[in-house]
Amino acid sequence: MDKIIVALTGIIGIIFTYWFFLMKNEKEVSVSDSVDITVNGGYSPEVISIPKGKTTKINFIRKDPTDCLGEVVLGDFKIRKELPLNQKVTVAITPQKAGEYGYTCGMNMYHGKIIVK
Ligand SMILES: [Cu+2]
Repeated sequence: MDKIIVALTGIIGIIFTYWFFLMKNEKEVSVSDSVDITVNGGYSPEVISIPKGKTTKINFIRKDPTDCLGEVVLGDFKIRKELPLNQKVTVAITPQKAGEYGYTCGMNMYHGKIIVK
């Protein structure tokens, strides 16, 4: 009986993990003008969509003291910014091409995505 419970718990855990990550990936916040992204153990919202050919301001607000998140890198836009704790750092981008652009922390450990439509 114990073994069954352990096995079931394991299976439920696996299903939940998959579901959690799938749901997380699907979540996309659509932005016009500006958006606040909270940096705390990752980026929230993690995936945003913005319009092509328009300037969008992305405000990073870092609440996480981990050094790892002290920088944000938008490689496709050639932007690397320091994020002091509890300060709003604004990055303005004007993408001219539709597509998906990733952004990461300074060490490429945390990831977020900007979808240009
Ligand atoms: Cu990092």
